Amino acid sequence: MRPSLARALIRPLVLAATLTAIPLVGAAPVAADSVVVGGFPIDVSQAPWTVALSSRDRFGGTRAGQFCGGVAVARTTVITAAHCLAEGVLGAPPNRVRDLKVIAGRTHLLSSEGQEIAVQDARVNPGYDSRTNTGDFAVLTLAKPLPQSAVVAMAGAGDPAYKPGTQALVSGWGDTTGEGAYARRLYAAHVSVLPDDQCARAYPGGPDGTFQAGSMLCAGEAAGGPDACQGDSGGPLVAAGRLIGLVSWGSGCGRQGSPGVYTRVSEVVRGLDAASAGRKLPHKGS
Ligand code: 4AZ
Repeated sequence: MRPSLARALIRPLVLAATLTAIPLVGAAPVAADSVVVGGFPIDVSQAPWTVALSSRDRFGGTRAGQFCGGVAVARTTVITAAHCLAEGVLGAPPNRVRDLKVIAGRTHLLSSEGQEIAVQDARVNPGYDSRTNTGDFAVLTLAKPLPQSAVVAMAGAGDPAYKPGTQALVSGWGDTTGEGAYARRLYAAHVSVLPDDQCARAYPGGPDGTFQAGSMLCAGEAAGGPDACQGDSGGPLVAAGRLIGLVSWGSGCGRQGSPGVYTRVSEVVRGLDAASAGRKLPHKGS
């Protein structure tokens, strides 16, 4: 098992796109069979807020251009991870990626189920720090509205869904093995919200990153197993019917003692409130 996988995985699908013959060199084995890792296949109707971010120009068509997850939080608003929109991932600032789309209502990436909607505007949290992973969120405005039934509520600060021990569901089309086996259909896994002190002990600082309770939460199981993995980034962690996390980072996938780390959605709510109060989030790269 290699100790510092997370950094290497921050731009995973760029590797997949540009080095297709070399899938995720050095990826560590995982304990469990499979999710997102350690998960199970679901139909998108079971987590209809889960969307795929796509650019076929950048990532090719074999998986409909999917490179990250996202979450519908209003009919024309999708949130995702800031690191998904990094120039190193997209090859350009997100507002310059002509075919940047959200795929919604689709279980199998290569089916024609659901819809593909153009991203009209992409804004990266100006407080995002790519070195520490803090503030790892971005806001996409869609060119057309999604059905209201696809929208999930965001859990604000103090929501009981953040309580340790809460059962949550993470969903996405990411790696199901930790070895670069990107899914063509949607998977999900059950994970428990872990106490902040346990997350801080797992990630005290160093090459994998530092856990910061103010802007992150972590989730997993004591024995490892179910977890998000690369390609799931930006996707939802939902508990008690509310969105509590966005897949952000971690050390490998499904490893005992290395829980998945998520952007704390109450921080996203704060960011959106600041933006609507007139403090506009600047365009990435402007
Ligand atoms: C990634 O690099 C990534 N096991 C996402 C989630 C996790 C690790 C890495 C959590 O996108």
